[in-house]
Amino acid sequence: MGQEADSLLNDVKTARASFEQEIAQVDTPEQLDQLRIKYLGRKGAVAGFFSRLPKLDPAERPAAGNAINQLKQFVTKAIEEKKRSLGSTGPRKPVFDASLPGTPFRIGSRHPLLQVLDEIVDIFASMGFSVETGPEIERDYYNFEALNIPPDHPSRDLQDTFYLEGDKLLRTHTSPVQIRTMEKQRPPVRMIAPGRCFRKDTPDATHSPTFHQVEGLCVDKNVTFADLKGVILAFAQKLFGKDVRIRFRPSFFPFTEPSAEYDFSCPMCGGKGCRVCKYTGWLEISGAGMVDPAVFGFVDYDPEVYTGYAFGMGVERIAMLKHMIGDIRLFYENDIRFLSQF
Ligand code: 2U9
Repeated sequence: MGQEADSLLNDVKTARASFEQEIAQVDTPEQLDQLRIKYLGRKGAVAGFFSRLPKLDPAERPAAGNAINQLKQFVTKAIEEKKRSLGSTGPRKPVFDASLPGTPFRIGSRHPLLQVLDEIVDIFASMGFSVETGPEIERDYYNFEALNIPPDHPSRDLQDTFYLEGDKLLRTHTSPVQIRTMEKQRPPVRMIAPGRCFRKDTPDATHSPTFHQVEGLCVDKNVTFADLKGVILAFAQKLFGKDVRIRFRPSFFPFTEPSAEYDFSCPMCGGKGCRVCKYTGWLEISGAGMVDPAVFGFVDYDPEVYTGYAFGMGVERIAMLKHMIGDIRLFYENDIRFLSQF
């Protein structure tokens, strides 16, 4: 064998012996990586041996090349095994520090509208009102006729109501639930009907085609308008604080007589007048009244024996007042920047 070949084979043998001593001293991934570069790197020992092959006699190159490849495989295998024994597949993992704060988990929260709906329901439930529900796809009879709403009433117009096939429609208020409950239950009745309602309104800052209502009904012997005022006052003060006052203004609804609209004194300024209450000192909330005897006629309640009051309220309206929200559309856009504030 020529001198070049002899010298190369000796160097390969010496390199293997040196590597075995050096890897035995390694005890960190950094040292192991340095050794890998020294032997297997672009300018490492193995690359140097391969660069000497062209100087050898062609007949001696296969044996020399084989010896270099065996060294390369030995070094590669030994480094992988060492890496596993160091328990690291890369830079040393930090020791677990139990004193660090836990990883915060973003949890969801109940939608602000439903939080307010829950609060309203809890207030009336605490005053002995039952909670009744009914279908959102309603019949014309329950949504209009049985509520003494005449056929030519504007609320029946196509531009206000979503009509479906037959006599079906999307309910425009939760009043049908009161009718359905009175069909099934003799007096006394004390109930609220929370739920979604639908109207053909063009969305803007204060209108949405879908909105939520809570309507209430109390029917018994000797129920008076004073009872209505007492319940609305209790509700107002539980919702907005003890200092809130209420007032009623004459109004008209086909299903109540007398009818009224009720206002709460502005909880922001205490009634002195501010931007929220448009400097009136009052916030318009909704409507109410004594159940019209004609309505009792549809459910076979004797108006000579029973009287009752009813009220309505829009949940979005209450939520916007409670949280000073300026645009009703924020409730429906699922913007996490809005929802995560509640
Ligand atoms: C029956 C008898 C009477 C429910 C009432 C109102 C007044 C009222 C508004 C609430 C928000 C409409 O969507 S809204 O703007 N409602 O002002 N509702 S009295 O009267 C009834 C209900 C059922 C059997």
